[in-house]
Amino acid sequence: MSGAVSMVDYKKIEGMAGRLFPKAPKESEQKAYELSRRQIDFFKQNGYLTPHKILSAAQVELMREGLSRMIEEDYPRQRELIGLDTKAGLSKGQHMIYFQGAWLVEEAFHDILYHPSVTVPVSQLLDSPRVRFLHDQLFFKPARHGGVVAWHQDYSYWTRTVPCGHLTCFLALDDTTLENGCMHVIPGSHLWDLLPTTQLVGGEDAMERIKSVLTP
Ligand SMILES: O=C(O)CCC(=O)C(=O)O
Repeated sequence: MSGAVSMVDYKKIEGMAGRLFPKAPKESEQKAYELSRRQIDFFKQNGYLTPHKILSAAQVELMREGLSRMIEEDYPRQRELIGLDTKAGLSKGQHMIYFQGAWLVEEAFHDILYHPSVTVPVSQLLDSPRVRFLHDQLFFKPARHGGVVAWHQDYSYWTRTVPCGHLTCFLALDDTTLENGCMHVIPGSHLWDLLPTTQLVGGEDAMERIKSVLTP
């Protein structure tokens, strides 16, 4: 197992527990993390914003170590992870590992919620001086396992605020390229009507299913 497993109850810790990420409590310190007007306008028009570098190479490495611990079959805090299929596993033919709650068990996944590189842009994009975290989710899709998350409109699944006042921060811990199967987005689809949900994973037709609920 890579690195030591901490048994700290991170949900009880408000603010960063460690020193992996910088703090920026003062408004003047937050300026360095702000998006430009152009980036904000792009997001409003297109519904996404990329690329946006959040982590240094060393920080990525530490998060990858945390990820490696969590996906070990004997990870001591496995029972705290939400939605993990403990009976499956990549070695048993599962296509990907999915769970929520990494922030509860791994310091870096907890502390990133307070990283000004995340909180400052999110509060700009949501036009809100304060932002609240709803949940995390982790998709682990190693090469040659064929794990697919089908086309979907995120808001159809997370209708937590109406009108929409929340967003998803997608953080890649691997390089993501067209070749290795990066995230794809449809610019402007956040302005479409709410789509009925179609099954997200599994099945040969996964990537085609969305067509059953789209207009021409
Ligand atoms: O990484 C994926 O395959 C899916 C991610 C996703 O659906 C999301 O971030 O909303």
